[in-house]
This record gives sequence, structure tokens and C-alpha cells, in this order.
Amino acid sequence: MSFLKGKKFLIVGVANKFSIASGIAKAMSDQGAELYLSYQNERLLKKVMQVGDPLGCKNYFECDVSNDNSIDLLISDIENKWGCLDGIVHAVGFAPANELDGNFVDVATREGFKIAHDISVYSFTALAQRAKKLMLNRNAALLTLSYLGSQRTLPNYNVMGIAKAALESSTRYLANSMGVDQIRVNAISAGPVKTLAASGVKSFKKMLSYNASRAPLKRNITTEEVGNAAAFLCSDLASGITGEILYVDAGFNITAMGDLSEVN
Ligand code: NAD
Ligand code: 0WE
Repeated sequence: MSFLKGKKFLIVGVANKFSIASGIAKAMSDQGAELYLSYQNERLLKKVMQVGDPLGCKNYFECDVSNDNSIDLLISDIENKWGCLDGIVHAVGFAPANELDGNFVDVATREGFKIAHDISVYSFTALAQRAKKLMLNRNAALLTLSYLGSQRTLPNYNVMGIAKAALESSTRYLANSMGVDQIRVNAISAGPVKTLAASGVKSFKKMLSYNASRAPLKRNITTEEVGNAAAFLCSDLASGITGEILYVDAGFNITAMGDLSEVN
């Protein structure tokens, strides 16, 4: 099967081979997609090329999504190289580390809230707005990455949970406003994965074990699994789906109680 053959996608958020965006790049490339990878800063380029080159990617561009001018330059470069676009994968999230360590009410700051929402939420709309002209009436698809912390609380996720709730709402508002141009907008809510963004997080290993033991599939998910779901959502196979949040989490989110083996 090559259900993305002939389609061109921008993927934002590859940092290294462990990135969720890398699993998505691989799965989309396996389905015949042509890729354009943007990366946060030049320090990452070598690692990003190690991901993109084996997939035949020839397009790399530095873009800091907290900077409007940087996004404008990215979209201009895509316009010059391709003249059109079939979709964008947004796999970017950031909050200052001090916001993600401690009791929410005690560690929250105005500046941290602003940064988390700017980078993790607004950037999706900013990219959609500027790339829209390249995606009109070609059944294009936008995709972002969320996490269950948008709907439920967990230790330390704090302002990122609030930002992910806003990101999921952005997915619905963008879906509604871009539907007229036949552009679909969806999100994947992924289970926890050991990536660079997760590496600084206290007790992340415990969180992985907790999820694996309580999920119906009794294991964690892989970036390949997120990639396959992403490839589907960005393809014409998902032509009737927009504004949706699809859980790729081994079923963790559906349970209220496990098998009770850990209690007396
Ligand atoms: P990652 O560290 O590999 O990717 C995060 C990316 O965001 C990096 O490539 C980084 O360069 C980029 N980024 C941060 N600030 C940026 C900026 N100002 N401009 C441009 N790029 C910027 O980690 P990941 O876990 O693959 O994260 C990808 C997405 O998946 C994030 O939205 C994250 O919240 C989400 N997510 C992660 C998990 C998990 O457990 N790892 C689970 C669910 C959802
Ligand atoms: O969305 C994410 C990653 C979010 C994230 C992580 C960091 C760590 C390093 C955003 N910004 C930063 N900033 C840093 O300086 N996930 C879903 C993974 C994740 O991150 C957590 C988690 C989980 C799960 C942070 C605290 C608690 C749980």
C-alpha cells in the first residue's frame, strides 16, 4: 500500500531518532509521502538529517515556531520548492522546566504559562494560517500531538495539561474554519514515550510502568504506532474525519479501574 503517494508534507518537531515526529516521518514516507522537515535550531540539524536522509528527504529548514518571521520564511521556502502542500504534522511542545516540577498551584508563573501556550498551542494555528494558501482544495490534512493530561490530571504535567486542552480545542476550531477549503484537522493523543522532551521529566520511568500495567494492551506504545495512525489521518483514507482526537495509548484512557491485583 502507498496511500500517501504523490502527497507532500511538512513535519515540524523532529529533534532526533526518538522523536514522535520521526516515527511519523518514517510511516508517512513508507506510504509514499514526500517530506519536508523543519527543525528548531542548527544544533539539531545533524540529528534531523540522520532521520530524514534515509527517507529520501531533501528539504530541511530551520524554524523557531515562537517567531512569526521564522514561520513566514519556512512557508516561503515551501512555496518556492513545492508551490503547494498536502498537510502539516505539528509535533512541538514546550514549557519551562520549572513549570513541570512540583505542585501546580505553587509552581505556576505568568511567564511560564505564556511560553507554554505560545510554543505548544498558538504555533499550530500560526502554521495553519500561513500554509493555508498552499493547501486549498487538495484534501490536505493537519495533525497535532496531544496527551491525556489535557483531560485528566497527573503529577507535574501542570501547565502543559492546560496547553494541551487549548491545543485540542484549537484542533476543533481549525477543523471548523478550514473545512470549507477541504482541509481536515485532527490530533493524536499519544501514550507516554521516552523522547528528548520526556528525558528531563522526574519519574518518567515510573509513569511508563504505570501506563503499561493499567492499559488494556498491558504495554506502552511505540513511535511506529503513532506514525501509522498519523499516516492514516493525513491520508484520503480518513477523508471523513476532522476535528477528532484519536487516542494511540494502548487503551489507557478508557479504564477507570484495572484488575485490582494491587489492592487487598
Ligand atoms: P521531542 O523532544 O522529540 O520533540 C519536541 C520537539 O519540539 C523538538 O523537536 C523540539 O525541537 C521542538 N520544539 C520545541 N520548541 C520549539 C520551538 N520554539 N520551535 C520549533 N520547534 C520547537 O519530544 P516528543 O515527545 O516527540 O514531542 C512531540 C510532541 O508529542 C509534543 O507536542 C509532545 O507534547 C507530544 N507528546 C509527547 C508524548 C511523550 O510521552 N513523549 C506523549 C504525548 C504527546
Ligand atoms: O507533552 C509531553 C512533553 C512536554 C514537555 C516536556 C518538557 C521537559 C523538558 C514540555 N516541555 C518540557 N520542557 C523541558 O524543559 N509529554 C506528554 C511527555 C511528558 O512530559 C511530562 C510528563 C509526560 C508524560 C512532564 C511532567 C509529567 C509528565
